[in-house]
Amino acid sequence: MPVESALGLAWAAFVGEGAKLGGKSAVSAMPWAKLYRAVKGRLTAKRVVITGMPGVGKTVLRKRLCGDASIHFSLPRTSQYLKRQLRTGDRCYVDLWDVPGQAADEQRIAHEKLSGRGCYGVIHAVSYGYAQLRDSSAQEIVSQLSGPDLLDEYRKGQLIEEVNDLRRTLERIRAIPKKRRPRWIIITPTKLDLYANQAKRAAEYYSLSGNSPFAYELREFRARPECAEIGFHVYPVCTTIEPLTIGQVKVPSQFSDTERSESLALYGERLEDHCGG
Ligand SMILES: Nc1nc2c(ncn2[C@@H]2O[C@H](COP(=O)(O)OP(=O)(O)OP(=O)(O)O)[C@@H](O)[C@H]2O)c(=O)[nH]1
Ligand SMILES: [Mg+2]
Repeated sequence: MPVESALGLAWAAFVGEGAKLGGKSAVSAMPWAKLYRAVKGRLTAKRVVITGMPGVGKTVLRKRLCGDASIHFSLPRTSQYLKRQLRTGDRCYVDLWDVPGQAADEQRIAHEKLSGRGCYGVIHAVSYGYAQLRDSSAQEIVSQLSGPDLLDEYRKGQLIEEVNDLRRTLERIRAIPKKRRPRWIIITPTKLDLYANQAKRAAEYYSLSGNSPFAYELREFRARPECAEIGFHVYPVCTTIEPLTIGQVKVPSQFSDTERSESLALYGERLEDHCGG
């Protein structure tokens, strides 16, 4: 038996993908095709970094963009380390870097790596105040709360954090040497399903010409001559249809699963447009 056939069969036995292709040639060709795609992906992929405060949905976004359908059943905990994953798109490959949201050492180390290597683009994730609390003592305090103003107050606090996080992120992007600075920043309001009925207001809030503290930070950044060439875009996305619980208040998802996957497909198309695909 040819070596590649034995390898093909062994591969299929371990990974469990060979059987459905059927036939000797399909099984023997498969590992090489995979290897070829992986090598080509690594060589041509555009590096895109996902930034944003904790709990906005960076990790779910990264996984969904890379085709992981299983996370609906096991949503990630707060990220501790920088994670990389390759997106094999229809038109191009994207090397996605998921930077941990917590302002800890790991985040600083991730940004230092980013500064050294540079990147093609940045996806800056935000969630219109619907970030999930990650700190366990804060979670415990909030879980006791109720009242008609709770959600508004919670979101107000999260939106202030979002602006602080944007400021920190833009400062770090500015520190990247000119040649390695990103060509574009895609502001990505995630969790669109939680505020689909307020999408217009959210779009105004995040637009470069908007009348919000977030827009003000963006304009400050754009006003600096060294940053004027960086393009800004805003594309929203929904990656999962989980309700969000804040104390005694439950914010339901307004999307069906079909809408979720369509929003991801649209987002993926735009991402590939910007990666030269
Ligand atoms: N409804 C809804 N919930 C979402 C969406 N994306 C993420 N979530 C929720 O937000 C939680 C946090 O998502 P993560 O992807 O882990 O957040 P993260 O930004 O990686 O957070 P850190 O790793 O702590 O920086 C998830 O467990 C989901 O419950 C979305 O599009 N819609
Ligand atoms: Mg994460």
